[in-house]
Amino acid sequence: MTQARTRSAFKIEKLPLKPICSPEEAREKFQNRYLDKSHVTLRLTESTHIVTPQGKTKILFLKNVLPTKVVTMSWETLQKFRFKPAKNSRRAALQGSTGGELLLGWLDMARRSMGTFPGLTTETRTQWATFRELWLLLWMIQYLYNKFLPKYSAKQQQKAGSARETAADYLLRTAGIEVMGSSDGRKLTSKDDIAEELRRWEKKLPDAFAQFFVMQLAQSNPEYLAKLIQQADDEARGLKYYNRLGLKDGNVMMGYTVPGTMFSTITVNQTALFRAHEDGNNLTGALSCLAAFGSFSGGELCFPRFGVSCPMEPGDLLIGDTNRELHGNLGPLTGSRISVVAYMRDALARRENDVSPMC
Ligand SMILES: O=C(O)CCC(=O)C(=O)O
Ligand SMILES: [Fe+2]
Repeated sequence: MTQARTRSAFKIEKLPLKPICSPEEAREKFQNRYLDKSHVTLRLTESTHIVTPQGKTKILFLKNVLPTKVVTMSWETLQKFRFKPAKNSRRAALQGSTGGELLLGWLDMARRSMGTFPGLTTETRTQWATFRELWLLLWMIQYLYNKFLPKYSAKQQQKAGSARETAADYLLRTAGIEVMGSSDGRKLTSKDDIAEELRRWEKKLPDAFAQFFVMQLAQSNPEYLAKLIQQADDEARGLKYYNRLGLKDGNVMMGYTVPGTMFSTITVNQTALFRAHEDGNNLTGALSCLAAFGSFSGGELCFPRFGVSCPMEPGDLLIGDTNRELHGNLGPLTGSRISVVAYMRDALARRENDVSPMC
């Protein structure tokens, strides 16, 4: 008798694991140390959902879930980035490492007077066109996060949404507008009047705000302008873009997240080896998403408190509590590996309407 072959359904093993020690003990033992095979009791080679005995998600390792096309395109994009040397990193776990790093998107930047304000990293502005190409991957990651962890993603999305800045606040914060004409012909010079006028403008003509932002980007980033021109040319020749640059890019400035995602910040690591660390800047209780690309061996991501290691391959996605759980890479790492970590920064979500003008 012949048996009909069916495509096996995507299965995820749910595995409750008891950590080997408390987070405090783990810090004492592992923090800022290189991890090795002796810290691994379970090497994940299939999709696995590691939860605590109380049922809290710690690591969701998804094997081969990113479409091949997205993997290929992401790898092409990632190789275009210009990285900063990892050895001089501000992150202690990376200092002295080979390779490079890059921080894209929003950060809570130190204010000259006191506190912080949300700002885009310099690399985001100077490498905007390449960052923009990466959004496809980020949308895919967001989609998978929603699909596999709907409860976590709904909560995280709600928090990320609370951080949204209005277009008027954005313009006030960044454009340095000192004088402006009102719709009824008056000359406005006070900050309050300008703010009010901008808010009116925002309500009436929201697209104009997004357009203004695109123009700003184009001015400060010739690479982006070149892409816009090329796209317009291509479209005039009948080529269709499904992932267009342009007007909607402005939205990234207003939400502290990449539009369509709940990720404010993206860390890109180029063939770097991390000592054990907690990321620490993520939304409390939220998870980060991590994917690795390229052609490499070694560098698997190890969570010593659970004795688990994830040999990430291109196409895999890890959604995990890297914020509160120590993790680091197992050396040696050979070849070329670029990892992308997407998350929402805690400080950005909390500030809601705390956007002061002209900072
Ligand atoms: O690249 C990796 O595997 C780890 C990256 C990481 O832990 C980080 O960027 O914080
Ligand atoms: Fe990390």
